[in-house]
Amino acid sequence: IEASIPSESRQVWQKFGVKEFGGKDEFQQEFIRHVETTLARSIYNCDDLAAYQAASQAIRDRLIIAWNKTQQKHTTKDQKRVYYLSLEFLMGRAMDNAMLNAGIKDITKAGVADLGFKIEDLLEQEPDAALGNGGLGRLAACFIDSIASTNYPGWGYGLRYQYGIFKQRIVDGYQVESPDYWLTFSNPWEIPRYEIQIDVMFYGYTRKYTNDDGKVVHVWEGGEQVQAVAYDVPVPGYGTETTNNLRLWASKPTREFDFEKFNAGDYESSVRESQKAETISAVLYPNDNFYSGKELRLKQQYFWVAASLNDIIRRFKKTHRPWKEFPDQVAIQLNDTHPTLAVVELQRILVDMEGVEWDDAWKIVTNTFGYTNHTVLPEALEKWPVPLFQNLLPRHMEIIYDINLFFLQQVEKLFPKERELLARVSIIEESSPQQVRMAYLAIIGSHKVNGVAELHSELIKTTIFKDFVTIYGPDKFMNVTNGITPRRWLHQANPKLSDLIASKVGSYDFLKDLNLLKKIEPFAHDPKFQDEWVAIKKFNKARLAAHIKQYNGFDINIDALFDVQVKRIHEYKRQQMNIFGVIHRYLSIKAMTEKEKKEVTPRVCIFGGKSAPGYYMAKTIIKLINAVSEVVNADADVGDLLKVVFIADYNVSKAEIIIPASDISQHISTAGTEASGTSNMKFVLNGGLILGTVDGANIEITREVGENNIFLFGHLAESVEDLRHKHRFSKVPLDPNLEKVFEAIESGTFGDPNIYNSLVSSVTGSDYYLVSDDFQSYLDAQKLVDQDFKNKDTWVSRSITAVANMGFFSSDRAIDEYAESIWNVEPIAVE
Ligand code: OX2
Repeated sequence: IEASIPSESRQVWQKFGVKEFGGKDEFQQEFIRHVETTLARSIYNCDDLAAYQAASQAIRDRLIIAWNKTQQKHTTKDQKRVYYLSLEFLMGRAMDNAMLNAGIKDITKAGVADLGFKIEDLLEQEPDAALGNGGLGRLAACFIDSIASTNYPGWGYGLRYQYGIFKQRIVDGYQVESPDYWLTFSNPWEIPRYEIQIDVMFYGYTRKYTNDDGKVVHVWEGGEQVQAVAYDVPVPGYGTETTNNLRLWASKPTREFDFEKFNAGDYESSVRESQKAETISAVLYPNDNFYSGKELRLKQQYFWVAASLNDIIRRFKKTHRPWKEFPDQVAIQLNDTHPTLAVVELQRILVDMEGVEWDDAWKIVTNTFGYTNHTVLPEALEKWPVPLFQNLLPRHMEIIYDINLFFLQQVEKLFPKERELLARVSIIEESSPQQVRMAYLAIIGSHKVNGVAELHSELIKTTIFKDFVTIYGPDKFMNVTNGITPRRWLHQANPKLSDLIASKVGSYDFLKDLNLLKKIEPFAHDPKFQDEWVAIKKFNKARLAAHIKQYNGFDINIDALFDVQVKRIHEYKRQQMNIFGVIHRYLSIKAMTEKEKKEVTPRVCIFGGKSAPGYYMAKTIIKLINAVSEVVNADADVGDLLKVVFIADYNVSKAEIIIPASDISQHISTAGTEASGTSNMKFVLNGGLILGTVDGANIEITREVGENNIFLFGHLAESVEDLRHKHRFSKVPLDPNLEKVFEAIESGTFGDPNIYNSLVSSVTGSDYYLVSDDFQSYLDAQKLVDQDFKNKDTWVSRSITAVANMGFFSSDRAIDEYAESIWNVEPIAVE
């Protein structure tokens, strides 16, 4: 690499090159220096917040040193890199993760203790970086942790939202949203790169002309221009120097100023116009698994894609390679269809700006991209209205028409006269208005398409993308089962369990090679190991109980079975079935004699999750859970046998407390609807068992841990279509137990029954999510859970055995699979 410093000056640089702090003393020195200079505070006014900021500045310095080394190494090695494009990165907090990955937690803990602080209090000061909705965004966060931890040269690209996912409060049982302005106290984990500014255009018009060589040249004159400014977030790998980069873009006004308005004396409105630019990256759309066709969202997508590609191409151009080698240097993974415009943008840059022939350009494009699909739910598939698209991105629309034309010609050749096939696979849906089908564009523009669990990857091949399997053959479609990072989801969230496992494995190597968990299996029946295992679960349950006491204001019995369902609230995830089950349990207990009650396994039913602000049915489910909670918890007949808790504002930090405390967690989506799920993996890794449907990654978890160590129930995906058909064309009788539940709701047991009308009639009507069909099977499985929980010895050995067999679900394994079969990138060691 060319250095910007002349060779005669480099000696001075080398003499004073910064070093990472080593021991506790050096950390403390750095800490105090940051308190007194960076924060301009002192011994007289250093509170927990200031201490958190100073400590994180010291740690940040370390990360930046490692980051610099890594980037230099990657640049000199000049190997292929991967870029993970995701509109969501649900990172959570950074400080604990940074300390653990860098192996400096003990030093900092002791260091701040001497200075008068508790590390736990400092960690609590950090707001979550909640730049995502749920599983899709958290997967991206686990993936970039794994890419760094396994030494792959890879960057994440996303948006730097000023407002992350909204904060949820429960008022009178209802969800109330408030904005999450997470940047109030500045963010020590980002490095603003004000010098990296990229212009992005919107609107305007296109024209074409023939140049002197007789070539047709397309020109896009934009109508609006904004600037993308880079913010870099270092991503430290675990137990390695490799520190990768997550580059997040913020929109800023360009320095161009509307002088016409200015001169006309309308200074204020000209300032206002330019300020509007900042709204592009201001807020995360709060929908999970749901498409809402807002223009600003499409603007976000193009803004982010254009800035990222510009950046990637600038880096590529520095190597002076010919364009055809671009896919040998660059792999880009599309996290769902949100970044699909990148396909069109790269084609546009190559053809319009760089003069590459269309066919050559298209080869480069398709060899560069891979597309991950995360859902088969029709309401989540992106389709942009052509008029909206055309207006915002006129040149891109033309290019899409051309991509579509060439694609359909190719199909026509392969399958002559199959006109219906052509209509079915066209990127343009012939509705009114016409729509751009983004998933089809992503498939056509990529060399590999993958689903996120085995069942899901099969389903996309046989349902929504069936025709494309016919066209391209089956090899283009593959599976990469999701994974989770054991660093955050075991070591950080459950340090005691991690320590206990390390004592048997002989080291913490399992955090890098999760298959080593196998080594604890021989201890599944070892009484001493079991006791320690149980004590840790109890400790984690007490930690959660303290949280519930603080935020919900009541006590729960930590010897009760903790039954947890935490995830976004969605009809397909069926929290309604869970709460109907709770009501059934409540009614059963109410009908019991004192003697019968003695046989009941005490339970605490814990719920958590956000509803999209505009999702009426999901909000009604939240209201019902809270109404049931209020009635049940106050009922003296029930006492400790049943408690219902709704934990407000479920987020990554809360997950770290909730997940290690569960005995049973519920993953009960209608079969075929949950593409994978990833919290299922987190719960089992923390010693909880699953009550679940035969859906998503539950199936592979069963295969790995053994079917005796999971509670499965319900209809299979293959029966779902028939069952729905039956509901549509005949009157299917309601499950009798469910009927009693509905009677209780309708009689006002949980307040005004009218509130729940639509929820109840969604089941008594077409029951699209098959709640009634699965209800008896669900109750049977719950009964088994109650019985089995009483047998403490078997329960704990099942828990240990399950954990021992979770190696497959490390996101390191998932990343290796992507690297090997989609990206073709190799790891690079950084000394
Ligand atoms: C989620 C899926 O619903 C979930 O099943 C999966 O585990 C996760 O993505 C990660 O793959 N939005 N969120 C998802 O899909 C979409 C679309």
